[in-house]
Formats: sequence, structure tokens, C-alpha cells
Amino acid sequence: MHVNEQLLQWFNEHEGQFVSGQQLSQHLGISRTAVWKRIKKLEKQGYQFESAPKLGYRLIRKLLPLQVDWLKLQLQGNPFAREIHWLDRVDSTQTRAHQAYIAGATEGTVILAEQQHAGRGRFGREWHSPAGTGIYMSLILCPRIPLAQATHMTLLISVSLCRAIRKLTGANVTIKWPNDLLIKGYKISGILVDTIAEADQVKTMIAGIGISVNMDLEDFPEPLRAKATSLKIATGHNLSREQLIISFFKQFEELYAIYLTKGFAPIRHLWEALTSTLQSHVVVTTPQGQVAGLAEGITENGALRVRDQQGQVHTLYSGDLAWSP
Ligand code: BT5
Repeated sequence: MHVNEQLLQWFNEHEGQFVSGQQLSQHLGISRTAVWKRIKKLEKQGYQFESAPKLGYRLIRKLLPLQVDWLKLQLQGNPFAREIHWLDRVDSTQTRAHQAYIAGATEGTVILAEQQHAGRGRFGREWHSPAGTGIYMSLILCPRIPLAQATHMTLLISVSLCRAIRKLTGANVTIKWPNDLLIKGYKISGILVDTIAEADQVKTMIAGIGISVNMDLEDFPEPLRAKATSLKIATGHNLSREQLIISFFKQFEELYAIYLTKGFAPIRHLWEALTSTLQSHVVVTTPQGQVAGLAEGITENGALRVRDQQGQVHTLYSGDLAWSP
């Protein structure tokens, strides 16, 4: 058994108790400094220890890795999760999915990680991805749709995720255009869809999904605490990340089939029922500038329609949305 596993096993056997550095060093046959280094390493992986002078260390929080075999079993037959690759600590599942795609991976490939050290959002922003508490996954998708309709995918994923979370937790999750899920105004999930196109047709999409599941408030860096939350904070208890992933893929499979047979209209209706964006006054910042007005609806192509004070309607495909004060 690896030293780290021995260390964790020892803590598990002494649950709730302090274990001295001396005891650990004797048990493992390593120096006390080496014990301390191991503990620091485990902390980086997401375990939390309390240390007290003279008493030693106590494990206060253990994080179980995703039960990937169970996930695979439950998702057997789901065309969007045909091949699940689990990684421990990565730069970004999005980057890994791009690499997998270049190496020949096709639709149905999923990259899941326990932790990301360079998780990213849109426009080069950071996605905070601490170990073991969140879901960080990227899907390779190959929808046969025109590039002009690429936005459909972000909306389809947000509806699937929103329904999955509502079903599992009963929490009042809403969709904020274009790619956020919120609970009481705080962000719990973000979606990042990278599109690879060829001659106005979508060739492949790499859809990155980040969900803050079992984080406590102190797991978020200070500046994020004012705008982010987790399902655990919102509901008061831990949630199975596996169940959430399974539930998402089931919703996604079901809605994707509807999308392929009946088009975008039914998805749009579902989206409209789950969003907190419509019929409110918003300011959308886009690379071309700012648009302020009433968010009226979503177009056939999945773009947001905003009517400004002069009555002019703007059709927006992406941007950062804020509600007008
Ligand atoms: C997004 O970008 O919301 C898309 C996030 C996609 C993340 C996934 S994780 C798996 C895959 N691999 C990756 O590397 N990325 C994808 P954007 O709309 O730009 O929002 C980014 C903003 O969300 C940040 O500036 C923060 O304000 C906020 N944020 C960052 N980390 C968060 C977290 N863990 N929970 C809630 N909000 C967070």
C-alpha cells in the first residue's frame, strides 16, 4: 500500500481522534517531517486536517473520489457517455477533451476530473476547481447543425442540467443567459462550449460543464463568495456527484432526441420556463459594446432579443449579462 493510503487508513481507523506525529512516523516508518509533508500533500488533494500542538493531527474532512465504475455502469447505453475518462488532477478537462478530439476521440467521449489547476471560463476567466467537491467535465459532441445555431447547444445543456438539479435537490435553480445556473442569484454552474466548424457547419463541440456541488463557503476564494454558491450550501447537505452526473446525462439524452426530431422550439419553451433572464431589464456587455433594455425572448437560433429604450431590438449571441438596478 502507498504511504498516503496507509496514512489515510490510519486516520480512518482513528476517526475523530488526534493522532500524534510521533505515532504516525512510527507506524509508517518515516520521519516526522516526512509525515508533515505527506499531510500537506493530502491537503492539496482536498483532505482537511486539524493540527494542534502536542496532540497532532485529526482528519476533519475526507473526500471520496468519483465512483467511476458505477458511473459507467449506470450510463451504459447512453450515447453521450460511451467512453468516460476519469483523471485526478488536470490543467483543464476542456484542454484534455480538445487533445482527445485531435487524437481521434468522437462523440460520446467524456473527460472528468477530480480537480483542475487551470479550469477556465469564457474570455479567459478562471473556473475555480477544488478537489473532490465539484464536477468538472467536458463532452465531445458532433451535432449536425449549422454554425448559426451553435448556441442551441449551450441552451440544451443548461436546460438538461437545470432539470437534473431540480429533480435531485428540489432547489429553485434558474438559468441565466447565456451559460449560468443560479440559485437565489448565486452561481452554481457554468457552461463553456467551444465550437469547431467547417464551412458554416458545426463539426464538433467541446462542451465544458463546471458544477459547484459539495463546496463549503470557505472552499471559495474571498472574491467569489459574493457571487458563487454550491448545492451543498444551498440545500444544507452533501449531494452525490455521481447521481448528478447520471441524472444530467439522462436528461440530455432525452432532450437531445427531442431536439433532433422536433427542432429547437420545444427546447426553447423549456428554457423559457426555467430562466430568470426574460422579462427583466438587463445590460449585456458584448465585445461590440453594451446593450441595455428589456430581455424579451430567444430567437430561433437561440440568441437573446433585447429591446432598448428607443424600441430597437438587438439580437445577441453571447455576452455578459447583468440585471439593471
Ligand atoms: C463559465 O464561464 O461559467 C464556464 C465555466 C466552465 C467550467 C468548466 S469545468 C469543466 C471544463 N473545463 C474547463 O476548464 N472549463 C470547463 P464564465 O461565464 O466566463 O464565468 C466565469 C466566472 O464564474 C468567474 O469569473 C467567476 O466569477 C465564476 N466562477 C468561477 N469559478 C466558479 C465556481 N466554482 N462556482 C461558481 N462560480 C464560479
